[in-house]
Amino acid sequence: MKKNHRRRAAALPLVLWCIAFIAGLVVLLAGSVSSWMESETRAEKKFIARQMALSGIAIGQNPLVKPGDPLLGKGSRGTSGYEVKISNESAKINPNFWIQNNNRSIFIRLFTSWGADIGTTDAAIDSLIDWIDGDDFLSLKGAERGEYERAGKRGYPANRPLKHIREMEAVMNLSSLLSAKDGWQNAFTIWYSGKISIQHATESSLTALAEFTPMQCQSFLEMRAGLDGIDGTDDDQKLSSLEDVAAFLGLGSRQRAALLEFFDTSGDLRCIESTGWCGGVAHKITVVSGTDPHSQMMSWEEK
Ligand SMILES: [Ca+2]
Ligand SMILES: [Ca+2]
Repeated sequence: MKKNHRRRAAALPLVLWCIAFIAGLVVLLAGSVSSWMESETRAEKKFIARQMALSGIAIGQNPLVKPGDPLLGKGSRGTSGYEVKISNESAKINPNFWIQNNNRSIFIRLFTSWGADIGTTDAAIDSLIDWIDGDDFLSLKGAERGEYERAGKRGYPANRPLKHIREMEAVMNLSSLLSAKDGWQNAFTIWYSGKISIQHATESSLTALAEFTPMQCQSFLEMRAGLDGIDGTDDDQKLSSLEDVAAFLGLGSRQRAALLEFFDTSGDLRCIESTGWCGGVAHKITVVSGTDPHSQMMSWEEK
């Protein structure tokens, strides 16, 4: 009897230890299962948000759907849905095009309108020229292989046209100028090549590049948007002559010369930015493609 009692007494701590161990295991498992379920739910939400964004892209690519169309938005951020923004790449500056056409002045006007001084602007442009040109000849304030190597960056510059706008952040003397300007990416494109389309030009480029006064800008944008007040719709005023625009606004000779230097009446390349949501999770798809139904898609980015 005594022996059995001792055995039971010895077994008790073991049982208690087992209970504690199992309880710990349950808590641990519960934690893992809950975080696994959470990540599953997030993955599912991300999947649905992407499907939403894809629906938005399909609608935005339809040439019959114009800015302001109610089809460009569905649902809400809180639950699920999408929102599509349509803009035009031909309203932007293609650095490859302007550098290869030896035009510095467009960059001087843009960067000084951002508040950069002329020394910083010159160094940024010279370095962009050196990045794009195929040779190793150093521009006055630029940067070729030696300058990058001394800064500990081997294998630069690219010595070819930019393949992506974000590549500009790697250009010596240009990167700091760009990082001081929020949304600098919106000013540039590599998909559209040519002078800026006056049909799609933004207020900021008309002011910075052609020195439109605020009043001239307002008159021009109101005239161009037509009766509905929305750019990119069927009632827009079609602009077939820069001289007519200059005459309509009564531009001075300096403004007129800038208008002719930097702008053109042609150019049309749609940029569709679609954001899909599901339960607080967002997915964004940006597509650049021609407005012709048979035109090729030029760029597809997701994040
Ligand atoms: Ca070079
Ligand atoms: Ca319109």
